[in-house]
Amino acid sequence: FLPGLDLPVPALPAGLVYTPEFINSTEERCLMAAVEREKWNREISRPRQSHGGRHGPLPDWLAAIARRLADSGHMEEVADKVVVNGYAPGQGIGAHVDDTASCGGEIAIVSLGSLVEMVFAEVAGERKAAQLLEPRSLLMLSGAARYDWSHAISARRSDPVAGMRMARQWRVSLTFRTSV
Ligand code: AKG
Repeated sequence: FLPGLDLPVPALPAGLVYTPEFINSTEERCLMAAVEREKWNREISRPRQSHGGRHGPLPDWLAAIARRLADSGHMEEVADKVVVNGYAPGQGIGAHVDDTASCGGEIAIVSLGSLVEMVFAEVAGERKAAQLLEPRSLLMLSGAARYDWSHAISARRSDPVAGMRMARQWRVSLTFRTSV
């Protein structure tokens, strides 16, 4: 139950595994710098970079994290493609289930730069849940969390944290997937 309130905390979807501090702050700075050296696709509503898959092999700085995700047992296979999403404060991403035709059953999201709340909604039901994604954290989605729940980030400038509002800053997410 939420402290001070008689409201049950909504259960997170099965298959969602959250790991704070998956990378350290030096690695975070190096990854942010590597992202800034790459070209952003700005023809879409939010800046994005695509690596691996049909674009060729992953660059070394992403291949190292893909390898660590497998070596640490978070992913069964080594991810071969990564989408880098950039979010200015106020930007979000609409509710979606990741493409099942082109991506495998495990999705790994590494967050850099800013905290954000990710919201989950059951596709064939009414349940909703939320998970704060802290900078340097890892979010794994598989099973029900991957296929039966959508995920989204609301387009707003702050998020609720411990009864307060935390202003967003520039956030970068690295989403690791496997080709099917
Ligand atoms: C996607 O690229 O499909 C995402 O859901 C990214 C989520 C994030 O930025 O944390």
